[in-house]
Amino acid sequence: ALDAVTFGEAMAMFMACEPGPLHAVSTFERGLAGAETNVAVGLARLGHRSGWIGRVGADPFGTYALETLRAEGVDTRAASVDGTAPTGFQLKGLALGGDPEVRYFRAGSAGSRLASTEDTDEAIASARHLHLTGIPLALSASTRAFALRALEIARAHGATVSFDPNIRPTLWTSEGELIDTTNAIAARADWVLPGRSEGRLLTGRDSADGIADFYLGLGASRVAVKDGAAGASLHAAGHRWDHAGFRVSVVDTVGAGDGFAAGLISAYLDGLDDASALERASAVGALATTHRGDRDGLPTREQLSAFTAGATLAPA
Ligand code: KDG
Repeated sequence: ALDAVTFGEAMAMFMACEPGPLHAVSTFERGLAGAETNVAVGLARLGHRSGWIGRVGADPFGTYALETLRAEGVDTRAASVDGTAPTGFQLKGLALGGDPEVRYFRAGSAGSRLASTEDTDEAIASARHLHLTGIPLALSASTRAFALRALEIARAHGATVSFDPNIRPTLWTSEGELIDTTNAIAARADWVLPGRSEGRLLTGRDSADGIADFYLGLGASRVAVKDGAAGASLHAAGHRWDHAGFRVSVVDTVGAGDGFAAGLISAYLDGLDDASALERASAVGALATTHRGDRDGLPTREQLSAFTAGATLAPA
């Protein structure tokens, strides 16, 4: 049995080793990308039995992705290898403390051909918690159907469900479709975790309270609104908890939301209260930004305790 399971596309990622536009960069360092792989690794490092489901190509990037996840202690038994389509990859610019330039090479990838099997159904049914993101909703009809089925299985087994919209506008053909599809899935999740600016786009509301009310109204029991360096808030009907955010030296913001999700899920799996869950989520999210790769900053339990014991909150 798994504590938590997630699914999505794993990609190789080539991170620029020098500044400048991607076409001018000559040296890259390889890493692993995929929002859901980050969450699965974050949970495994915190000691949870975490599973990742996805499809990779029969190629060096696919082998690298599966080997990396296994080495991190993530259960990949329900992941599969596609004999025809390749593993996708992405190029990432050198961020220099902000949001980097990202370019995908993933159209027609093995990851976009993920489909339900007995193994994937079983893995999902065995988990206490299902985490989904909006990325598989955008990749293909097949990954979108997978998401719907995963939700149904989790619901039928009484698992909790978290949803990070993680919107990737370049993967959608129209903004209207992005908004409608994303919100339809959010309406079926227990915990919805939008970033502030994606929350604005998805709900048409500006404030964290407004965004949270929208999703609480659709049926979520918790909504966490992430506002980057300005911290995050957690909302339930009639309740709001705030966290100012931890002060860290930011290298690359990509992966912060995934760290936040891993921290929140971990805390609720451990039975922590809401304020402590928000604190753990904020800590893991902050730590994720302190390294270039998506996963490099994700803490073990010991690293997390050491960090929260010595950390400073961002000034109000
Ligand atoms: O959340 C981090 C992701 O953006 C990154 O790893 C790549 O999954 C990815 C995507 O589809 O953008």
